Amino acid sequence: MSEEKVTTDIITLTRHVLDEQRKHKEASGDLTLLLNTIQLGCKFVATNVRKARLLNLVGLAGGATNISGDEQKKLDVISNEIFVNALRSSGKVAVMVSEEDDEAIIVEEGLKGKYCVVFDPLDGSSNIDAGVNVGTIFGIYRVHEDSTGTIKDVLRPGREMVIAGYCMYGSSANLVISLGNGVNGYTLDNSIGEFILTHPNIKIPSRGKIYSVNEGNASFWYPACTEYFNSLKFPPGGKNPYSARYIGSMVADVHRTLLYGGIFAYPADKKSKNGKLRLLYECFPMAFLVEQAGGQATTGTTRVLDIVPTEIHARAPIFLGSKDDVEDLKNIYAKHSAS
Ligand code: P6P
Repeated sequence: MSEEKVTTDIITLTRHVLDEQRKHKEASGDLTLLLNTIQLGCKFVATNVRKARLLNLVGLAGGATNISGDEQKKLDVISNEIFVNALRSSGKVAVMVSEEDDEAIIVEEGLKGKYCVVFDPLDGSSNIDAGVNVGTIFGIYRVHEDSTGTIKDVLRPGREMVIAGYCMYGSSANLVISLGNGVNGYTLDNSIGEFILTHPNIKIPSRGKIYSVNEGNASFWYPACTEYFNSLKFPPGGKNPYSARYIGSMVADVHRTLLYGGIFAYPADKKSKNGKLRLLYECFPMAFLVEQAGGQATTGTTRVLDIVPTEIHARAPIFLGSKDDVEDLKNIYAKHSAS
């Protein structure tokens, strides 16, 4: 009987980050410690999401609502508190921005570090009751050289982020992260409490066969948007149409797009002039990851990572995915802009 091969050279996220740190002599190890803090938050949330129904954590947390007007689910509140407390006590963070907090959190002197973390602690939480995958999305800036750590340190283009990632909570916890030189995916081994490298060097296919958008908004779409998606649904020359896949949880839809290719979109339309998704802690991290994996992310006319946020909860339209699919989208938007 074949013996199950035991891997004895396990590459954990921590080891992978330390390997990366060793390449930079000036590295202080602060980023490694910060990422360990984020891993801790993800492990706590993964546990709570998995036990949510058993612990009656689903349902509304006393009817409170967050900046997006979403009714805060109990898990939203718990997840946000887990991350805020862990990041503050790490001593590596100066500024935090969370979807769940109206204002930016400036960490008090004594605990203030040199990084800024923007995050959505539990994105897609409206799907929790249905058992659909949800996730944490995060991006990290380094505080400006001449700054003590203020809100100005996060009102910067996404291209200035040093790290971006998400952790998707489903049948397993999948953490996908980029330190600025490629994208790697890790799966939480609950038996040892470590994120293990399972998807090294993720590259998004140059073109896919799936489009992912809420077609319930189609009556509000601008003509360029309608023309693009019709080109996928009714392709000329007898080509096969794309398949439609939309989960309604950004982390799940982007994860599938990253692995299988195609395009995910939350466009601007006549109802939502800037789309729905938040620029700082939803669009920027996902755009960073997709570009690092060889894809593109655009508003239709502008590279998402070049946008300068005007306020911490700004929204932005986004089309992200395979470079050729996004290029087709951009060409249609350019044609309509020129006409
Ligand atoms: P709609 C979830 O509420 C979320 O913020 C994202 O995770 C998701 O992509 C989007 O909103 C879904 O929005 O309007 O299609 O339900």
